[in-house]
Amino acid sequence: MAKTALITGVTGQDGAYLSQLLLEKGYKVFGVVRRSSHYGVHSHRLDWLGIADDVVFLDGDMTDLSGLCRIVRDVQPDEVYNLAAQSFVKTSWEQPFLTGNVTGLGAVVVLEALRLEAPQARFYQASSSEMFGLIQEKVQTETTPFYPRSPYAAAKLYAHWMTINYRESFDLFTCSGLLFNHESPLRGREFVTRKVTDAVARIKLGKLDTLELGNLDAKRDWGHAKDYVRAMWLMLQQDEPDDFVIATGRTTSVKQMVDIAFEHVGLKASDHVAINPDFYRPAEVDVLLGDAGKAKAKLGWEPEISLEDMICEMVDADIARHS
Ligand code: GDR
Repeated sequence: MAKTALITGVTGQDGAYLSQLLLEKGYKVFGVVRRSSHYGVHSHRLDWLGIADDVVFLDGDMTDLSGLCRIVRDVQPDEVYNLAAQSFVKTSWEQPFLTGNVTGLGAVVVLEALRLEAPQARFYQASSSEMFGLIQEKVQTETTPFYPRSPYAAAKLYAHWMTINYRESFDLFTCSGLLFNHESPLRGREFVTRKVTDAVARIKLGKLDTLELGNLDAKRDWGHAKDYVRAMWLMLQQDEPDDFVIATGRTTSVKQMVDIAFEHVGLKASDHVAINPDFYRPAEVDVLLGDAGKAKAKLGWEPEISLEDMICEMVDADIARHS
């Protein structure tokens, strides 16, 4: 019998790639969508992958327990992927309450809905490398102490511990994936990689002259979302629930990433990049570098797409969009 998956955050980058993966595996995929008066706009990422008609959309909101309970009762999912969040770190200083409500408590809404309506379902929580924040170890693993540096990271940390708490308290099959930054042509334009590739495309086409950025010295461990959703699925196929770091093991500065994007189209970053302090954060996460050794050993997971290939794919996709 086909398995059933329920995805919150189905309209985001990871929701789209995960839906694609699960549909390929024969799952029936249900996605929770926050109702909007702008009909149709929610599915543009799924449209891009050509799968919007294959996902069943259900109206729901991460702050509405009774609505989520009803969805879980009706769908009776085998697997639940909680990807919904206010996910832009910088905005979390402007909207700390909303971020705490959706990104933190929202996970508990889903966990409660499962406990009450489908305790047999397996649960995946999208935890984040941002929780390591002011890093306490040079290379971060599942045992590295956390030090969140933003309202977003603090909310994610709460959701992470609640995921573990529901496993230990109620014996639910809950997994937490500590995913480092992951990007793709479906990344939102507010995040730095896509902001860069979108601007490089427009500069190449003569539609833009200058790209304004914040802290070029920040370093991130960047992987491809397509590789990372495979890790989410693998976590829920194991005999025992557990938590895993998902990372590439390589860290790169924003500046180096910008250079890769400009070089791909034969331009020089120094001719087009300007610093705008508005894009700096009140508290920065300077450097992140993950060790996914546990995921490799237990899940057989390894990233397949390099940063260079990913940035080039993103620039090419943005050139095609703007042409
Ligand atoms: P991040 O992603 O905060 O790491 O969280 P983002 O791409 O926004 O920032 C990465 C780094 O780039 C620096 N930076 C800029 N960032 C943005 N957005 N815009 C700029 O102009 C700019 N200039 C420099 C930032 O200061 C930062 O250091 C992402 C999100 O997807 C989270 O939801 C997720 O949990 C983590 O990755 C893992």
